[in-house]
Amino acid sequence: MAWDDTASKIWMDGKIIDWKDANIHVLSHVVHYGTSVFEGIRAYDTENGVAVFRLKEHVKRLFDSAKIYKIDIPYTQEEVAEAIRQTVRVNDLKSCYIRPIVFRGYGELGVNPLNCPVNVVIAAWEWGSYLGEEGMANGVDIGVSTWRKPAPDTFPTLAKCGANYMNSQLAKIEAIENGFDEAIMLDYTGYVSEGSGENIFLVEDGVLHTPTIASSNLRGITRDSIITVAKDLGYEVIEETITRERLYLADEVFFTGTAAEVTPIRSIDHKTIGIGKRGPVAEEIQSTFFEIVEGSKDDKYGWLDFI
Ligand code: PPE
Repeated sequence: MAWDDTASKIWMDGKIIDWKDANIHVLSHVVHYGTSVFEGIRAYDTENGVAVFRLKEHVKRLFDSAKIYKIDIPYTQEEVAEAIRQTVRVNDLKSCYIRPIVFRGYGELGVNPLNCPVNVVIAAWEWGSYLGEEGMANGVDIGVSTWRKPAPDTFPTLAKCGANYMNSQLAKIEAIENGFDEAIMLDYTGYVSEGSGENIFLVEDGVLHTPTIASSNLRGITRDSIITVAKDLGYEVIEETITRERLYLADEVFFTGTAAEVTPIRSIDHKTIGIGKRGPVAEEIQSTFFEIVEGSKDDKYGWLDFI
């Protein structure tokens, strides 16, 4: 994602400021040690106005991530939720991507973060399909990374922490250099974990399978939404440990995530998956997902938060 949004506004520590003024000092703790937790959220332009998808759950996860790293966010969850709505409103955005980030700022250096201030920033911009429009319709090509996800007693992956993405970057760089659109990573024991920024689902004989959250992955909010929607559509969904070769043999494989939404996968490690393009289950789940987020289907789960 590259942008030219210099006319936009950013919410920074309680104030709406110009995009160009949203700066921090180079000696901020976060710059040196990756001391941040963040969220990725989407808002959609529905028939009834702009709605943020599962805002409450994203804000809750932001606070959960902060709790793990002893970062005290100086606002309530509702205050942060309102600041997020406000950021979308002041920028007059319709469908957009929202990035709240909480980090340790300028105070002192040294690994101990506890004496550094906590800053909160919210930005929003238009962001189309994460892995391309083409990929949404026809599927993307991915490769299993030689880099593993961290063991549970190293980097806690339920925290959406900036530093975790150094690990994701290793996998993403390798994938790009190998000509793939995205990487899939295994966990520290060798079971399937997730993509560099997405959760993963397999379809085997009409049943959905996804790694449990003990496979060093993020507890994705889209993952949860897709489990709910799929069960409602009549699918069985099994959360379990998944071996690598099942990826190759599955009828369909797809990614889920806020940025990636529902992205079908057509090949893994140069092996064709199923029919080699978006399969019928991915298509049904993808279209149902878009009907819900875009408000053309009744919001029976209460997932839309109008700004
Ligand atoms: N795993 C990882 C590692 C991850 O980063 C994401 C979101 C997910 C799973 C899916 O989680 P959820 O969005 O709650 O369904 N990745 C975010 C960041 C992407 C980026 O490139 O930056 C996102 O999708 O917003």
